[in-house]
Amino acid sequence: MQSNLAMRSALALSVTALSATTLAQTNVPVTVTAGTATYTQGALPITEDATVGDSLSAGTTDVLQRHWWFFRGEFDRREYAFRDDGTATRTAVGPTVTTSWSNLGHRGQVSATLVQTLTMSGTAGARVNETMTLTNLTNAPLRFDLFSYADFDAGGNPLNIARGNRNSHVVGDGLTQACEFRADGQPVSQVGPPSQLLPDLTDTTKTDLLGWGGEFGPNDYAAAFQWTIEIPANGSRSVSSDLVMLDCQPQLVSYGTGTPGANGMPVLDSEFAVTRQQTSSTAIRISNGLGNSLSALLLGLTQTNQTISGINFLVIPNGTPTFLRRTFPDGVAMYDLTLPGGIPFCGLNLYAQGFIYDPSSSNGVASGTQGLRITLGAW
Ligand SMILES: [Ca+2]
Ligand SMILES: [Ca+2]
Repeated sequence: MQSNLAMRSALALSVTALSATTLAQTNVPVTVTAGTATYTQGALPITEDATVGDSLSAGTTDVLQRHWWFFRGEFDRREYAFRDDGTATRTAVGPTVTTSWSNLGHRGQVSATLVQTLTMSGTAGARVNETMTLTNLTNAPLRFDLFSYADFDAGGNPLNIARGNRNSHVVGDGLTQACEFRADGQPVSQVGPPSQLLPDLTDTTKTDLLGWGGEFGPNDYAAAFQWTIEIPANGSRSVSSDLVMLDCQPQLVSYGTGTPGANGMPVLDSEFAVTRQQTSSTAIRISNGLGNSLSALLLGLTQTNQTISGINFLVIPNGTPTFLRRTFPDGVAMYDLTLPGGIPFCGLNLYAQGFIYDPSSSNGVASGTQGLRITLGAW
């Protein structure tokens, strides 16, 4: 058994060495590179399980424990892995792995193709962009659920904090490194330790993900996205996702002293802010303010600490706009911050502070949050 494994590893290495190789075995790992970035996808599973031995690195730390895809047909009572079902082939050309199933699960319903392309991102980042396409082989429409599962250990450390929403989870170790697991369209996602989440996809019961947004951890992050797709007769549908090692990690640090109001101290909170190749947005949230009132978000590139008319200001606006929103009855106001794209903004600090019109505050005008330093991550 051991020697068989060793032989397979040696074969994988020799396949990798021929970088222009076309055919890669489905029963051994395949590795592609782009600059100093490396992505390894384990052998296709032979049971309803995730691949083993996956890795993603920009040159040093491997951040990816496991990653794989699962599906469920409309009348199935469980999820199934995209496994080595005898119809699968895999090729590796340059930075791209293409895995195809000519007749997924021998069902006579769909063929499937997973295209995974690795790119370097800045000097320390790496990104695997993936597209899974299902093609209907029948003359009637079909409904499928697709699941993409990933277990990131940012910094090579299982103790991570994740923040995000239904499309994007940014996962960091708080010290050295952050990753992003990202999905297009209107998926449902769920976050949990791998010991809880992976069995949901590999067990014999039907699972629909519960949805997630907010904050997770410190804990061992794993997550899955679920898409429900309708594939027209003889047509195709695709979904795509990204596994990313960020070129620089985002951070959130509170500073200064706020001013309490009717509900005590209002709180300013944010998702991890990441600038990407395309324009992207980050949600900033004021909570614990006076309900049904007016709130303002002050944003700038410089922090301060000065009291004007009894109000403690912690941000110099620098000519950036001040955003206004009404608070909901529960005292929450949501702001969507649109960020410019890309690596040039890596590590930029933004300073934010929220105010809520509140005559019951000590200054008789407004309560105010602490300041929040938002360091931009990027890929
Ligand atoms: Ca299940
Ligand atoms: Ca993890």
